[in-house]
Amino acid sequence: MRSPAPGPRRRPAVPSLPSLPSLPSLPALRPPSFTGRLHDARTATSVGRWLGAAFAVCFVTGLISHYLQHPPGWAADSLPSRPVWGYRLSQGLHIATGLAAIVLLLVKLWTVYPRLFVWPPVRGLRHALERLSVAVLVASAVLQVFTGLLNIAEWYPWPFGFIQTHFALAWVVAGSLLLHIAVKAPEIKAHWSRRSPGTLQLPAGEGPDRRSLMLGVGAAVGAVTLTTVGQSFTPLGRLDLLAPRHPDHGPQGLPVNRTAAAAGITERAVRDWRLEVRGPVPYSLTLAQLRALPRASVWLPIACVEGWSMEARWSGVRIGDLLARAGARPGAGLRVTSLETAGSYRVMEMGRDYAEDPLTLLALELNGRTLTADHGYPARIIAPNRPGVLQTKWVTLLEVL
Ligand SMILES: Nc1nc2c(c(=O)[nH]1)N[C@H]1C(S)=C(S)[C@@H](COP(=O)(O)O)O[C@H]1N2
Ligand SMILES: [Mo]
Repeated sequence: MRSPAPGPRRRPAVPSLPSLPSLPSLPALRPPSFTGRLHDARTATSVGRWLGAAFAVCFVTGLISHYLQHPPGWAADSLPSRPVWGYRLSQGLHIATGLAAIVLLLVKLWTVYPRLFVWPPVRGLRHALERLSVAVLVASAVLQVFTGLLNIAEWYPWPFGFIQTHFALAWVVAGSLLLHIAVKAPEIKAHWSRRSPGTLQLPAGEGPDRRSLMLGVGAAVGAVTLTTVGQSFTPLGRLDLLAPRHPDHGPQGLPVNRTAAAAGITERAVRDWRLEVRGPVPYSLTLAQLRALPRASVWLPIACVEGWSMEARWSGVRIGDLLARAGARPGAGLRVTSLETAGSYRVMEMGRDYAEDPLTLLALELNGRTLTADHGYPARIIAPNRPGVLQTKWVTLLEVL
């Protein structure tokens, strides 16, 4: 332990006054000092490299997910419907790297937190700006990963819209991270590898603490990944202990996010159901008529933005056939409307590539059985390489665009 610093000197007590009990001397106020390699630049760089890689993958896959769901007008028709597993892989990576980033971010913050106490706190304008950019980076990154985590648990304890906020924050994190990397470039370079010139070279046998930390970090990231990645990577499905969804827990072997009850789908609405198709040659079909049309059967995954995904066998009528029957010209897009009376996923549009893809169906069956109410009975969309939110259930209206 460090001995307390000497307090200010007291003058000898004046004899005529009653003497006061003397106060214990206080240690001088000064910031804590940190030694040890777990808080040094080399450790910060080691953890930072992994965190940076996780954030980079998470950011790119996040953009893919966002633009597949909300394509700018000019791009809506050029989104590709292949590979069929594209969105599944991309969103699986988004959630896996996001979860890994939580562990890495906490370790990184612990490694660098002594810098909160640098003295003097501000050494000039440049230093002040640098500290401000780090504050923005830390605040936005922490908020980003935790709102993402709560979203996959479908818990929204905040007044703002998740999607817009998560998207906007992603740019703040990316921008402040690039700035941080630029500012720290010389230090990062000096500490990039164990043999870098800036890294303190220790005699063999004296450096196990950093290695232990990195092993611990690896083990923690590995544990988080192994116990959650099974929600989309089904060969590891049996290890999926911590993810909110299990890929094959649900009716017909598939999870359900929004149930028919939650969507307000009444028995009456389903009993009077008809499929209406609007286009140059509009028509409408009863369920029996729809069932009598030529069927196709496809093996496609449903991949929820929240990370779970699962393959299934879907059977129904090709969207391309239904549109052709309505007199749609090649290259037409499609708007789909659900029986659902409210909800963000009631109306969905799909571009040309999806509408024309022979794998895109108005599905009537799932895994060999008529769709259950929760999976979209009487009819739902299933299309390749698309986010789950766009696989509209309880479809009642198709409009040629
Ligand atoms: N009409 C409608 N369709 C919908 C939804 C919805 O809320 N309303 N949820 C979507 C979401 S978020 C997903 S992941 C898939 C899940 O399909 P499943 O419940 O059949 O597994 O349905 C999609 N279809
Ligand atoms: Mo979803």
